[in-house]
Amino acid sequence: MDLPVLKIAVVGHTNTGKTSLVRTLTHDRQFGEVRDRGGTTRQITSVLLEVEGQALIELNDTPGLENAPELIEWLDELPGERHDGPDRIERLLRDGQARRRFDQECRVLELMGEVDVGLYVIDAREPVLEKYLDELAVLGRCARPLVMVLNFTAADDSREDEWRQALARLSLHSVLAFDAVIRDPATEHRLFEKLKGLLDDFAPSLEAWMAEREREDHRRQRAALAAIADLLIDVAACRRHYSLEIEQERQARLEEIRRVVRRREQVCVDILLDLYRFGSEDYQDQDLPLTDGRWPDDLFDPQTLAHFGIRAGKYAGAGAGAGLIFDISTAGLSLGAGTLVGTLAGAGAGLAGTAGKRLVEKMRGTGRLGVDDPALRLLAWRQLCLLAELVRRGHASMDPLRPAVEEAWKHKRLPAPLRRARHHPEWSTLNRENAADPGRESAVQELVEALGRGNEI
Ligand SMILES: Nc1nc2c(ncn2[C@@H]2O[C@H](COP(=O)(O)OP(=O)(O)OP(=O)(O)O)[C@@H](O)[C@H]2O)c(=O)[nH]1
Ligand SMILES: [Mg+2]
Repeated sequence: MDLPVLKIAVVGHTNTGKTSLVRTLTHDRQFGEVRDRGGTTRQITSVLLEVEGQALIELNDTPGLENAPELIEWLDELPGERHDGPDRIERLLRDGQARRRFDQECRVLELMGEVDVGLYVIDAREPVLEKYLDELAVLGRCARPLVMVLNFTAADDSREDEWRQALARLSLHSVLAFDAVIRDPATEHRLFEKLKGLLDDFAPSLEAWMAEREREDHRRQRAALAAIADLLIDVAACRRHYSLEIEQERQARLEEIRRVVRRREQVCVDILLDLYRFGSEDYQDQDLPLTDGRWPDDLFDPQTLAHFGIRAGKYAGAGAGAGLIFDISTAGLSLGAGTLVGTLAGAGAGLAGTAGKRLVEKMRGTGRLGVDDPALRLLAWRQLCLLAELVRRGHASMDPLRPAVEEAWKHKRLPAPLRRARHHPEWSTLNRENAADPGRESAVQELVEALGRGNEI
């Protein structure tokens, strides 16, 4: 079905965040040029919002208005019917001299005649000055619906209330607070709903676009959960071997595990931030639980566990000084050396299973290190916290994380796919023996389900 394309002009005083708003609505961080000074955008630039090749919305970024006070005087001095705004605008656009004088404004006004609606972007930190009211008066003569977008409302010096009152006095009641650089699907949705209320003919196009945004949201959440599941499988299956004879080797392997796991966690954090389009420049004045895009507390510091309310594992004491690294070769084995030899001899060829392999390794003088359960819980829990925070921006009403999920990750047995991963060192990209295995893929999928269950994420 062919839907009509809704044409939108993003207009306003210079340096109010018009290009930033278009970037946010297109989800394209590269769109146009954004700078903290006036006159950055010099040309009208259009971009289409499409679903499966069908254009639904055309957004037009425009140069900022700079000379409205003189322009409104010029318009008011024209002879003839005072109340026919569009007529006066047409006469302005036909007047070569005036066009040169009000070049920037004329291009915007010409565009206004071609679009279905204008979004007037306001820097809400600014006082309600006469020059802005003049801009609104000029735009008002184009006979197009206008939606007021209050930008910078999150700033300490925002004058949102003042602006709302002033706009109401001008009978401009279609007002929306929308901080252009804070990605917030809920506000985005409200903006499209507002447009839908104003523009009946375009309701199907707007609905199709909102539905696409919802699908995108869902796909993104699944991708985020898959990134977390992938991390957890990698870490659960991570192993390092060392010679029981060389004490320094054990220490070196232990450090190595910590290093690779920390790095692996950062890869996951970067994927999550990227999925939610947080570039490093976005960290300022954002309240993510990160510092410069990283978790501030070290994963292997017991204090961090305590901070997240996770109990130390039952093996915490097994490898002295190992912290959250679990010494697989010694944990759970309390057999003396003599008994061990006897057991091995007795078991003979029938010695099988993981316990058997451990014994054999021990006899061969090899130890194995892995990452303990509490560290996995912490990894899972803090990645879920980050994801919830990223999602929350878009769904103001969502609970941060359901208590059931918190309970599951803090205290219950680890989900089956993670327990399975313990026996599959080949599943971990952190191990040398890493190999493609369909078992890993299904474990990741199963874990995605477990992570998302009851979570609305
Ligand atoms: N903190 C914050 N900064 C913003 C927001 N919107 C825009 N900015 C910043 O404000 C400055 C101007 O933004 P632009 O998007 O270039 O403004 P513009 O209206 O397109 O400017 P011109 O093209 O020059 O008229 C940039 O430094 C943006 O990063 C916002 O919602 N919050
Ligand atoms: Mg601009």
